[in-house]
Amino acid sequence: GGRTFSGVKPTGHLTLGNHLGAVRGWAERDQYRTESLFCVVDLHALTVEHDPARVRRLSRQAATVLLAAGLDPERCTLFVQSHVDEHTRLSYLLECTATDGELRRMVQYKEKGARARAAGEGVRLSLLTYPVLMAADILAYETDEVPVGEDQTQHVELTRDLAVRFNQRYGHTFTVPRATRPPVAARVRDLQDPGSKMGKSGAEAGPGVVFVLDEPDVVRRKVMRAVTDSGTEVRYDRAAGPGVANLLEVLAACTGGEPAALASSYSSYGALKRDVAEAVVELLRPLRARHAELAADPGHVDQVLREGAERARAVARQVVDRAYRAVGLLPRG
Ligand code: AQP
Repeated sequence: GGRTFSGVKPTGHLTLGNHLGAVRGWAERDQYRTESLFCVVDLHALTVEHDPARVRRLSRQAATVLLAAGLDPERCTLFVQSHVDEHTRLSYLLECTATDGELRRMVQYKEKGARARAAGEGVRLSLLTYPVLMAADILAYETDEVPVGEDQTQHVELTRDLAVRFNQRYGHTFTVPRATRPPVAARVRDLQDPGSKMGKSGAEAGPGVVFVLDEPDVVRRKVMRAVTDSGTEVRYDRAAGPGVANLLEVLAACTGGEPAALASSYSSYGALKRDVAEAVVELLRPLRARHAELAADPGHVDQVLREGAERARAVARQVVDRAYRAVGLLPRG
């Protein structure tokens, strides 16, 4: 029972972080356990400087990668956010529920806002309100579970707060969702800068970021050049050795092991890196192959997205209409 909703932003190519932190779980676990919806959240890609042609290309690519990762349109609903108007309709009601103070406290807003200011760009108002639209994405489907990486926990908490507040004011309308995350690799670090997360967009998407569609040799090179720590002993200690800990977590996620136990079987960083590189290459091999097949037939992907949007709309319309009535708006005749 229950319903699952989650999404990816088409702000860059999907990374190993997206895959291990979220997408793999959707494909291997969630779509088999619950009724689930997965969304290419394209409106969220417009919250920072963007190139229209690139967003369009990345949106179709993200959908293709999700199918390649194993999302099965017979088992789940895959669609594009902007194809279902209910998300923005509901977002407005939630803007009337949230306060500006709670949005200004969001860590991602502070970080990305600072980045935009440093680049001499204005901070788009939508960057501030983005977590409200994300709450609408989730609440429109009476979602129980939101499988996400660690960086999204704060936004899901806000979603819960808004759902509870709305229900208290206007009567029970929304299911209160909860975030779930993978047991390991919920926050994959940049291989060159293990202090920050591996991110697909922005200046940090450099040699420390593994993209799921990278060629095997590119993956190997990036992993072999990963920053480790000044010591020589392989230990699992996130605080003292974040670079090595990150590699151990990636290896554990790929092989099903446990980071601390894996550490004890290595006596050099070189051997660890070689095994991490091969494990990642093997993990991504079927995805890359399937992506190549799917990319040759964009008509098929478009068809999946069209059907997905229809199914999603049918669910969201009922929930959002109910919310419109609950706040006191006159029903359409
Ligand atoms: N490094 C990561 N480790 C684990 N999980 C991660 N996720 C993202 N990065 C990591 C999870 O992947 C899902 C989709 O992410 P997203 O598209 O919402 O956002 P993003 O990849 O973080 O991309 P941004 O925000 O556009 O750019 P950056 O981060 O580069 O500034 C989510 O469940 C996320 O938690």
